[in-house]
Amino acid sequence: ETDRTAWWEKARFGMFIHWGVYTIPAGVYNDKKIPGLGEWIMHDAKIPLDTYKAYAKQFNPTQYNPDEWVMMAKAAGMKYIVITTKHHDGFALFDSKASDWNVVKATPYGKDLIKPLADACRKQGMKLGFYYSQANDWTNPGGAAAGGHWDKAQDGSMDDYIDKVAIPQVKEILTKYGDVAELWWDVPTGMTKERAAKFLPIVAMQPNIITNDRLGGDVKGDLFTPEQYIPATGISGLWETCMTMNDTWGFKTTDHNWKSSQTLIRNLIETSSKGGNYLLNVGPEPTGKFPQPIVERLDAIGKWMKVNSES
Ligand code: JFZ
Repeated sequence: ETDRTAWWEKARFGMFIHWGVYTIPAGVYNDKKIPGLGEWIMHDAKIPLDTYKAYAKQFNPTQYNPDEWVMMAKAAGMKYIVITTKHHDGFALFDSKASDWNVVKATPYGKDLIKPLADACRKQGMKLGFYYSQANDWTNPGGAAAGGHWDKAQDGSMDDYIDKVAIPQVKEILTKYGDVAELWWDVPTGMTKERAAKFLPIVAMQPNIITNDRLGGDVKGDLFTPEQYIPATGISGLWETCMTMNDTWGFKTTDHNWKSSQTLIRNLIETSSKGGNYLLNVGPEPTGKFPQPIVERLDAIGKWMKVNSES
């Protein structure tokens, strides 16, 4: 334990939020249900860039109420939130000078989604962390795609993408929204040591930030991130199991395979008893609302917490 990570080690429970343009197709493309993760639909269905970008014209979360999100997280006993500021589809949920493929420029909503969440968190004493897909980017030219590009508009130099999009955007999210508790890198396709090293001086602009282990290029980070499972006991470093309530991170209209509240509570107990943190995902609808099954589960966890937690 260090001063930097002490709060995180006591936190035990956080909320992961996956949100973006993929909530418009929500698992369906050309009248076909696309299997797999909702936020991967562009990749899995090989949707052309122009077609995918047009979904943004329908992304208008007029019911977005981040104060309510933070209240729900708090009531469930969660101590921090990690939100996707940009997932693999390259869409930025924040105002960005580095790419026009962002919520302000590309949607009718036209406002930064991260700023009001950061304000709500600060007001309510909730820590806020950012997920940022540093390597995989399926719309900004030169970004990586795990299975290769499928549209020639994706082609370009990955070094240019890193220098002109990823680095400037990470700088934006780490300088414009106050203290950032955690930085969640993901899927380091094509990340060499040289490319990864470029991010480190920017990360250092948030001296207290906690980073996960997915930057790539042999950079370790602070956290080991088992995904969708709880490891055996005996892990020496800090770790955080991330998990979905159904079978997708991003909202899908076609996924009804919800875990019971009992299972989620048992997972939290197991994770925390083994010394890890449980980062439980919610995938908001494009309106900004949490799907009802999520609201119910957060509520049930909160009721259990009230009876069984110290604080
Ligand atoms: C990644 C993303 O591709 C996915 O969309 C989601 O955001 C999730 C939290 O992270 O998926 C992964 C990343 C790593 C592994 C598996 C899926 N892994 O290490 O087994």
